Amino acid sequence: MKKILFTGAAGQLGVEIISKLRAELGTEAVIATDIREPEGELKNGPFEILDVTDEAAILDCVKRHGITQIYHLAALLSARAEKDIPLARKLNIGSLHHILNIARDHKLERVFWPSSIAVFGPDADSDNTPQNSPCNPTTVYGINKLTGEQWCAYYHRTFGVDVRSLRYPGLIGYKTLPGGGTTDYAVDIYHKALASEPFECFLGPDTRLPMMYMDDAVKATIDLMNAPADRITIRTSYNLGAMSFTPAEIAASIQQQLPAFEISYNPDYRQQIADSWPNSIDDAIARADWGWQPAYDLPAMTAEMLNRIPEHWQ
Ligand code: AKB
Repeated sequence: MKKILFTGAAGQLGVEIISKLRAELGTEAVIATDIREPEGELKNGPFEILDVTDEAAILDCVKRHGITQIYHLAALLSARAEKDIPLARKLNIGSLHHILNIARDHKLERVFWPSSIAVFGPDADSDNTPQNSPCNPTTVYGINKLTGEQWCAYYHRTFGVDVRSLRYPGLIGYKTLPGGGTTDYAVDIYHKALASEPFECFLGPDTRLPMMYMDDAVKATIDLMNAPADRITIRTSYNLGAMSFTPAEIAASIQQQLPAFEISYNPDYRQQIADSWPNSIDDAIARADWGWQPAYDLPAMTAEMLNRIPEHWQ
């Protein structure tokens, strides 16, 4: 029987993947953990406070619950990582080592760890960035993600740990508020538009970035984890794409439904982070290996966000 330990449960992906996994496997099959107290849906199933920088605490949790798989999502996002290098390293890389060691020593079935488009730097091909484009990240977050990818590949190659990973683009969902990412302007913008407030964007109007609606990200994660091991040819992390847009384009898609919505631009330090990342992603290998196919484009996502936010946050 699958028993899943989920770290970083209160983050933007956590809430969404956990509810999908619980619907598939049963509520008790997923132990949600975070350093923050649970809110909303997370209260509807097993939850524990867990500091993932403490290897003994993770191991205790794994043993007590008979864990067979770990989804390790606890991390600082890019903008926050830039402001606290020691914490970013301890949390984003140190904790990955704890998880990989536990998976090796206790023969866990599978581990999921998220990487990001941030592994690419300014010298990567910026359009349709291929899987093996040069990876020379210039951000704290990207350096940690690239390091983590290499550790995942090492633990798979050397110890047989079945660790799987995706290079997520910017993720946009209605259930959580922005959490320190550079792409998070694309979450905040919908909340401001629905509150009839003007939106000041911290990126310039033409900053094109790869993005994805949350439902697609959840599906990709679960499909990757359910794929037979012999379908997984990438043991660093898979490129994953869906759509690609600029702040001006997302504003225009909102204005189609809310014509009074106003946007202005005031780029800050996050502009430099965004400028170092690709415009769009080539995810042909994920499509060929395990059938990846996104469902949402920008108009479909805007329609969902503008409908779902008021329902969820009323
Ligand atoms: C961020 O902006 O930090 C993340 C990412 C692209 O990995 N959403």
